Amino acid sequence: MDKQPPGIFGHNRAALTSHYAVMPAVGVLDSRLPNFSNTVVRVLTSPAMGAQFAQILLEIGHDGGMTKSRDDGLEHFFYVAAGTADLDIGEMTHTLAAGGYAYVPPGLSYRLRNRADAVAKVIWIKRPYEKIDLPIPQALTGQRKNVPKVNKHTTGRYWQHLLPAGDMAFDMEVNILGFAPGTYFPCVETHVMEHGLYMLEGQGMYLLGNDWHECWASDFVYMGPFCPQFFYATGWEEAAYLLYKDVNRDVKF
Ligand code: UGY
Ligand code: MN
Repeated sequence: MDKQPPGIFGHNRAALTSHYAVMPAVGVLDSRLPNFSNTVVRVLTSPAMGAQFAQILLEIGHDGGMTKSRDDGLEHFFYVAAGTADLDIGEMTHTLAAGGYAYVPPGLSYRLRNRADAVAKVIWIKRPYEKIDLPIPQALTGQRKNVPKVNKHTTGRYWQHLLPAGDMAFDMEVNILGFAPGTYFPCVETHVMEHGLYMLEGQGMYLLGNDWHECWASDFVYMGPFCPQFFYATGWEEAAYLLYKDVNRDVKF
């Protein structure tokens, strides 16, 4: 039997408050879900945490994934963080290599599988779509390296909008934000939108409310509405994270 490593409590970085959560992947125990095979399912956030969406990390082994197609009336976003995954959307199959992503609108069936040998790590975001007086968006797929990097506010940082920015038919944005070491936001943000953040690369200090948290690749952070937030990239490599944000809809009463 292996012995436990020393200092588990002293090294703990997991934190949960009513406004945010910081969750290193190692402590997010896996869930078993019906109609999945050879897949580790780690639920990062859900309405049980107070979020209006769910974000799940899937670690799909060879020939694993969803054993049949699903049609649950939700909208979905998939991002392949490592490996390769095949995603059926309706009648079409899309092979998504690392950096590949897809949006599945409500009303279309989907099925995610891994036919390759290496484990596929896929971020899965889902939520009920909030319909307005515009047609529901079409399904789309893309690849991180083909998405233009736009510079906002200050040098050394970039944004990649994986979904069409400013298109009111979408009620979510999923963006990649990149930071050269030593760069940071021009202000502490406090906004009504909530976030699910997955660290793709690098490291940095995250201000959440009044607390600083050191975060690095493969950490998950949930930010609730109005949670003060600020990122300061540290280390020697570029830091980048995948960021979900609810947008384009009026406040609810
Ligand atoms: O778009 C955003 O709200 C983004 N700047 N927030 C964040 O990275 N915490
Ligand atoms: Mn923000």
